[in-house]
Amino acid sequence: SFSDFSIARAPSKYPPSLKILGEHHLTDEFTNVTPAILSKVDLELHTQDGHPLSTLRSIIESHYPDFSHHSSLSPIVSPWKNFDELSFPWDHPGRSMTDSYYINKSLMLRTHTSAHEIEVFRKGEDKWLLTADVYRRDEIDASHYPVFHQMEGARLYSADASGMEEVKEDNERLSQHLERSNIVIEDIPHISPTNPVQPTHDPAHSELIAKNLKLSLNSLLLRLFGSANSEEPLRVRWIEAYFPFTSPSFEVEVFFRGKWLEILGCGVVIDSTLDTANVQGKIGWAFGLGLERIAMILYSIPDIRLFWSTDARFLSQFEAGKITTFKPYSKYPSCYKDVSFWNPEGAPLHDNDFCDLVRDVAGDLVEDVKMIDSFVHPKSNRSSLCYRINYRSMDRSLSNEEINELQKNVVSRLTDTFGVEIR
Ligand code: FA5
Ligand code: MG
Repeated sequence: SFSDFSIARAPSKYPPSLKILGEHHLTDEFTNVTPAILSKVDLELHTQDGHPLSTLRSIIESHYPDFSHHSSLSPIVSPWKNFDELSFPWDHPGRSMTDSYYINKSLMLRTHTSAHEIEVFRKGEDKWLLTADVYRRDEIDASHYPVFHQMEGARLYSADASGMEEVKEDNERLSQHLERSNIVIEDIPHISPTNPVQPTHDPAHSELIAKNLKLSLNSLLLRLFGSANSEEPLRVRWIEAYFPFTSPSFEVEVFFRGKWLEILGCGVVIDSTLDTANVQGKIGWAFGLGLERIAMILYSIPDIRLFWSTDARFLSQFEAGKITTFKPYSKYPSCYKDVSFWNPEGAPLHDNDFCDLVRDVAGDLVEDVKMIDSFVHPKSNRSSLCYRINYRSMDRSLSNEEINELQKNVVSRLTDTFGVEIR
């Protein structure tokens, strides 16, 4: 039972073990998963028929008809699998307890679908898609939620003349399709001094693969966004990026309703990933895209919390296989509360600790959290923080009593768990 434990940095508040997806796991000084987070691990929105995330997954799957599909891998992975095996350096910030959810020292909730690349490549699969829930400690607002969904895709070719012929043919076919379409692409070189070819790759092969990746994703984006604003051309922008497990690497942005929106990261898979997976003589690409980011745009869903709603006014608006415009039901009033406190010396509270605490107390009744003030007292040297919590339900009006009760719980958790002194 989770009812009697509190959150991160207070290991003594955790029971000796946690039951997650039917298995018991020991807690330790790394444990920082919260009940609010654990309540999401078995929901798998991306496989719920008719849910917008599931429809988006199946549309993307149908765009890659000869790829295999994976969508039910457990979110519990080792940090080794999430990071080390993919060549993340030991001091990468994503590893820290402030950024990721740990069950204990040796198990965590995956932070990205790339955590499964090696196991899928190891099965000998050359063309595959994988959809999953991923977990990151983060801020709270309309576009950030600590659980979201990613889709990973990968394609390998033989790194020989016949493989490269296949890439060229595929590139030819995709280029012709894109040339006939209403799409404007801001491209960058496939490889460059700052976005280099891998030392083990023939530069000509790497160029062909990077080109194949770009064509393949441009064609997907055209499928997803092209029809929605058919008068204007679809604008897609390729940007140099860095990931420890691809080189060259890219990020892709789409211009939609007046804004550039980051959709995905991708690149040419590094050789050591394929080596670890026991794959020899192949070269290929991988991408990872955020499903909520895309779904919010396509369906006009204004708040990321809505994906988790079980309200019929939300769910009944969607039909499996179809992208339709969401009509928001009335917006209920919001109410904000501030809390100011002295941050404990030696063990300062991280922004994400505060957000997790609020999420744990108020669940989806919190719309956003902002730090509105911070200062250091000139004499005592103590630092003070002030956060503003904006409460709003998506389904109903909240009473003053209810909000006061939530705020009271936030304050008592702050003092009990983090030992802060309220000002
Ligand atoms: C990754 O997670 C890499 N694993 C992507 C990748 C895969 C690169 C394969 C190379 C090869 P990143 O952290 O940028 O990268 O996230 C990828 C996408 O997930 C983003 O472009 C965005 O669409 C989505 N995303 C990231 N953070 C959030 C968030 N907090 N909320 C919603 N969507 C997010
Ligand atoms: Mg990114």
